[in-house]
Amino acid sequence: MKKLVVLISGEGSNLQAVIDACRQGRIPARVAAVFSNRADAFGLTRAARADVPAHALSPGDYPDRAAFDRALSHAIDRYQPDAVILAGYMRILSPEFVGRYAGRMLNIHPSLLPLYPGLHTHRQALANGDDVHGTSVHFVTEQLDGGPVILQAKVPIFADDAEADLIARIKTQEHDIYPLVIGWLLDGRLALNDNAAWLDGGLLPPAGYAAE
Ligand code: NHR
Ligand code: GAR
Repeated sequence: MKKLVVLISGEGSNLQAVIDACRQGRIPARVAAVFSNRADAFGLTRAARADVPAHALSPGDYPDRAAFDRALSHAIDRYQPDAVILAGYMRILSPEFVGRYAGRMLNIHPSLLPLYPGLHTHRQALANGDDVHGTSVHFVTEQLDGGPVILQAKVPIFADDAEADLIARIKTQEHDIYPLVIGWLLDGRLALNDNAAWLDGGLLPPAGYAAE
C-alpha cells in the first residue's frame, strides 16, 4: 500500500477529503501521517479521530526556516511517503525541502493560477469584482504557487457573496478535485519534467487538464 504524508496548518477539510478517499479506495494509498506547523490546527484532531499519527512542529523552536524544514523532512522521511500533500499548509518551503520531494509533492491553492498567488485570494477576487473564482492543484516547485498546474475547478461569484461564502464554495470543489489528482499521481500517470506537468505522457496546458 502506498503512503501519503499530508501537511496542514488549519481546519483540515481537504485532509478529511483525502482520508475519506483513501478509505473508499478512490486513492490507492493510505495517509501515513499528518504534520502541522500549528499545534492548534483542527486537522490534527481529524487525523487522531482517523487513527492517523498527527504531529505538530513549532517554527519558534528552530533558528530559521531552513532548520525548521530540515526537522520537518527528517520527521516526514520516517514514514517513507510516496507523495507529500500540502492541504492548507501556510508556510513557505525552503528550496532544499522542495528539491527533496520534487515531482511527488502537490499543493491546492484557492485561485485560478496564475491569478492571485499568495494569501487572501478570495478577498482579492471579491475586491476586484471578479465573477468567477476557482482553485488549482499544482506541483510544488521553488516558485511560490508557481509550479505547473494539473487541474483547476471554477466557481461563480455572486453579488451578495461574503468571503466565507466563497471560501466554502471553493472548498466543495477542492474536496472533489484534490483526491482525483492525488490518485493520478499515485497511479504513475503524472510527472513533473522541465518545470512542466505531464499526464499519461502528454504535456498539460497552462491551466491543466481539460480547462474550458
Ligand atoms: N513552498 C514553495 N516552495 N512553493 C510553493 O508553491 C508553496 C510552498 C509552501 C506553501 C502553499 C501556498 C498557497 O497555496 C504553499 C506553496 C503560505 C504562504 C505564505 O506567504 C504563501 C503561499 C502558500 C502558503 N506564508 C507565510 C510565510 O512566511 C506565513 C503566512 C501565515 O503564517 O499566515 O511562510 O497559498
Ligand atoms: C483551502 O481552501 C486551500 O486551498 C487553502 O486553504 C484552505 C485550507 O482549508 N490553501 C491556502 O490558502 C494555502 N495558502 P482546509 O484546512 O479546510 O483544508
